[in-house]
Amino acid sequence: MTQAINRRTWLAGAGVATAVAAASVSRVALAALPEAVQQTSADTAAPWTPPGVTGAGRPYNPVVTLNGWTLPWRLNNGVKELHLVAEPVVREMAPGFLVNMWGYNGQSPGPTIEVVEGDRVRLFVTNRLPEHTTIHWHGQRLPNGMDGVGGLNQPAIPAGKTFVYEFEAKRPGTFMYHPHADEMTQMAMGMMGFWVTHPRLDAQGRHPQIDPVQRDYCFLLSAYDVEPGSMTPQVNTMLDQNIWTFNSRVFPGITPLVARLGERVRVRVGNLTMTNHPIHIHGIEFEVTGTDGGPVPKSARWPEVSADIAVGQMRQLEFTADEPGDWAMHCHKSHHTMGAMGHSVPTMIGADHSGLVKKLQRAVPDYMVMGERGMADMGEMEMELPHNTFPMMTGTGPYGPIEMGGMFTTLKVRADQRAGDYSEPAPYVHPAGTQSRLVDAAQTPPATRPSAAAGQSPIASASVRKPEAGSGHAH
Ligand SMILES: [Cu+2]
Repeated sequence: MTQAINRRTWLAGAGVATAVAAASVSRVALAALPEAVQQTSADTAAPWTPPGVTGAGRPYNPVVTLNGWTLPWRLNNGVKELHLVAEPVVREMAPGFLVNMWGYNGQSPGPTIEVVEGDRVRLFVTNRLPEHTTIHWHGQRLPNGMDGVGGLNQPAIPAGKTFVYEFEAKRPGTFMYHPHADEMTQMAMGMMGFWVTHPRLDAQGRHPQIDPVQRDYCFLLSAYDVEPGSMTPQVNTMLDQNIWTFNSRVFPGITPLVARLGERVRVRVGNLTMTNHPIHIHGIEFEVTGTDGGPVPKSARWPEVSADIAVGQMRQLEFTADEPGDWAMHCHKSHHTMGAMGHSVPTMIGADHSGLVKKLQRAVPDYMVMGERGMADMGEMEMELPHNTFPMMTGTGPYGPIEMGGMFTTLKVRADQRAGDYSEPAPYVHPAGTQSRLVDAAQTPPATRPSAAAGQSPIASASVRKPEAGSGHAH
């Protein structure tokens, strides 16, 4: 019954002749579905410029989804129609590191949906998962029956079936989509995607709260628990995820953001992990110009260099790229820029392993000492890894290992980057006298405290002094 109603509703909406005989409805309906465009690459797609549509807010400056893409729509009697297919996919999270995930149209996260304020949008959702699903359109103003909470607003979409959602994109801004059915499993498996509604502009091409930008980037924060050597996320893990990603990619697999010197840049970030992420951009100050609740009034904005993005939140960060260079951009929780091997490793700083390694290697030939001097050695170590994972600290810059492996990428600002060119420039060349450098050895003062390298802990001789009777303060 429900499906019959849905079919009639969208057939009428799609402008298909209502005189179609009932017997042929199902065949026409299938033929009428928009193509479910697929993407199998984890590369960042070029911005998608829609075909010749003009009017308020059109054409718009399309977004660039880091290691993602925008789903093309088709226009059907003024309605933008899209087709999402929920299905198992294989995501390359880093070169050579493949993960079995659930996503949409060949990738996880699914494709970005880009429309303009006031557009009528019709979304077909085909479920090719082994269990039911729904899609919730996070942050949108829409009829209650289109909100996608399984059981509450609609029956879940059974495996093998197609449902249709339809609503007007009422508010401009930054949104996302994700299932509201078996969420714990489906989001831990990577089911999520980005949604951008561009503003409708006035006759002068302006919007009171939303300024034009030359570069508009977006990505979702997501986290997974994939044991080194395995290929499928553990879906019941609540907080101990070991893969921290921008759009299900880890550094150095994340595309850098590039800008021409002086351009205005917008970075849209949404968080679908189980913890908050303070996203920190080096070299510039930004303002939070919007959330999933809408534009922040200009009088209420303040400068920041980190923005904490809580679970289920979205933030729009905007800045002028007015300092040339290769600037780090990352989550400020240091464990979130580390790969899967960084956890559960005992702290060895200051421990003396001398004499121990040879003995251990008789029993375990591959045994190696880790962490005696800190963990930085991990960045250059050619350690043998289990099949199908990635190093704990990785990525190499012009000056050596970068020692990062998760939520980290770079913002590359260049005077000679052409407008609209997203290709990665060569490493930044520092003008003479503008780079930190080695100081003459003769100027390094001698050590005045015991060195950890000598196998002595600076606190080895500490003694405990117990408070004497009567020395405490009365309360
Ligand atoms: Cu983080």
